[in-house]
Formats: sequence, structure tokens, C-alpha cells
Amino acid sequence: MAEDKIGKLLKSKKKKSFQDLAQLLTQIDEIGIKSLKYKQLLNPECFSFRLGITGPPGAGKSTLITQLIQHFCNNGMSVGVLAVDPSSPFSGGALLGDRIRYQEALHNQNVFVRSIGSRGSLGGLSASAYLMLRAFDYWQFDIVLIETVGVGQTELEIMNVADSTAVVLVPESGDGIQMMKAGLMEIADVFVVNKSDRPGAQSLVDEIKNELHARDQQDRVPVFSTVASQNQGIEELAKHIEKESQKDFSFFRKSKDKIQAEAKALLRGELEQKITQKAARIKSLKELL
Ligand SMILES: Nc1nc2c(ncn2[C@@H]2O[C@H](COP(=O)(O)OP(=O)(O)O)[C@@H](O)[C@H]2O)c(=O)[nH]1
Ligand SMILES: [Mg+2]
Repeated sequence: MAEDKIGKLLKSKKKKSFQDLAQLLTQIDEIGIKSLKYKQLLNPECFSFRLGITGPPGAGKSTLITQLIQHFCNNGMSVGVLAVDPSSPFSGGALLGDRIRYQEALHNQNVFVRSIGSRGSLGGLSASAYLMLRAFDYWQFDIVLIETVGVGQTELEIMNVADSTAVVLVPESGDGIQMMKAGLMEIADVFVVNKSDRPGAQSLVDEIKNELHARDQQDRVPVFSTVASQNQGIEELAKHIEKESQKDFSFFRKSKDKIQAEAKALLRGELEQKITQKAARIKSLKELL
């Protein structure tokens, strides 16, 4: 039974094997909210710093993550990645060239990657995403990177689950203002203007900085320029993230807002399961009346 297996996997943590973790995540996905019966998952002893990385598809989030992984591993840190994106190269959705590059980074012994489909059917981040991140905490990664693709609700919900959120934008999209309207301005703790090798990068940086200024957020939210595909600007960004990761964010995690957001996602997951089960038993729509 899934539940016995979870108990066993949680206890065998001494070895800290990624194979065990992979199995644990599969079991958690299966039993959903019941995973919280295990105190190790309900109240993890430690929190791994979670950086959410969000932005439009093709902005270079996965490329950026690959470079960040390399940087953190070189500094002796362990890195967990949750790719909440079915088209993520981490789940094999990329061109061959990309995949080879990822594999280079993933070869690293201290890196664990899991990809999951983007959303629960009722919208928002899936219950599984929340629960799996609890397992990441239990495994005590130094840093956990969460990639979400920019589709409205999921994109914004990243702030509920991450300790800090990086919003990745690119010059060619030309929709800096659009992004700001979509609420990204409010959730960003750091902006990354990637593909800075393309024209218009500096004006996007200026646009973001002006907007931050207008909101009196210029001192809180830095703006970095990167060319992820050429490993440019990564060092500065990574150093900033490392510094952020040292902060005490346990207060944040235990806040009422965060707990309620997670509760909502978990309840939604339960409801989805019930709907699926009930629908599977229905032979005539009359039964719904
Ligand atoms: N010119 C340029 N291309 C980049 C840069 N970063 C990533 N790319 C390319 O953009 C494409 C999409 O990157 P990917 O990381 O998959 O984007 P994601 O959808 O945001 O995860 C890939 O072909 C990358 O090689 C960059 O800084 N400059
Ligand atoms: Mg991606």
C-alpha cells in the first residue's frame, strides 16, 4: 500500500537517496492530502529555500535554471527542481540540443528534478505540487527552484508556494506593460530580463525600473540582465539568490495567508478526485438530479 511505502521511505532518509525521493513523490501524488498524516511532511524540521521562476513560455526559464544549477552545485549546494510545466525541457519537451545541455547540468550528483503537469483541472497549482515541495523540504535541499510557465493563475499562484519569486521577461515580447497589468509586478521579488543579446533589452530594463519606482519598490526588487544561453549575468543573479536564501523565511511559511493558500489547493485536489470518481460511476445524467 502507498501509505506503508511512504512511511518506509520517510524513515530511510538517512541515505538521502534521490531514488527514494523519486518513489516518495510518486506515492505522495497517489494518496494526495493523506500525505500530511506523516509528521515529517506536515511539519518539516527545516525549510529549503524555494525560488519560484515564472514568465512567458520561451523566455529562457529552463535555460536560466540550468545555469543556476551549475552555479549552485559549483558552490557545493544541493538543488531540487520542480518543473510545473508539461513542455519543460526537464520533462523531455525540448529540442534535442536543449536536452543535451540540461543533461549536462543534471549529471551533477546534488541535483534532483521532477516535472509535473501544469495544473489541477480546477485551476491553480496542483495539490501535488504543494505536497511534493514538502517532501523537498524534508530532503533538506539547500535550494529548490520551481519553474512555472506563464499562464495567468498558475503564474500568480507561485508566490504562495515560493519564498521568493523571480519573474523572467524578454525584450522581444515587447509586452512589459502587459505583464505588469497581469499582476506580475506585485508578485516579483526579482526581475530577470533574459535574452539581453536581443535589441530592446535596455528599454525593457528601464521600463521595469520606472514602474518599480512609481510603486516605491525600487529598493526591494532588483532587476538583472542575463543571456542565459551564453551564461552571461548568471553570476550576479545567483549571488543575489544565495543571499536571499540565507534570510529567515520561516515566519513567512507559517503565515496565515500561506497556510490558507495551501489549504485551498489541497481541498481543490480532493474535490477533483471526488468529481472524477463520482463521474466514473455515472451511467445517466439523471443521477445528477
Ligand atoms: N538569444 C537567446 N536565446 C536564449 C537565451 N536564453 C534562452 N534562449 C533560448 O530560448 C529558447 C527557449 O528557452 P527555454 O529555456 O526553453 O524557455 P522557457 O520556456 O522559458 O523555459 C531556447 O531555444 C533557448 O536556447 C538568451 O539569453 N538569448
Ligand atoms: Mg521551460
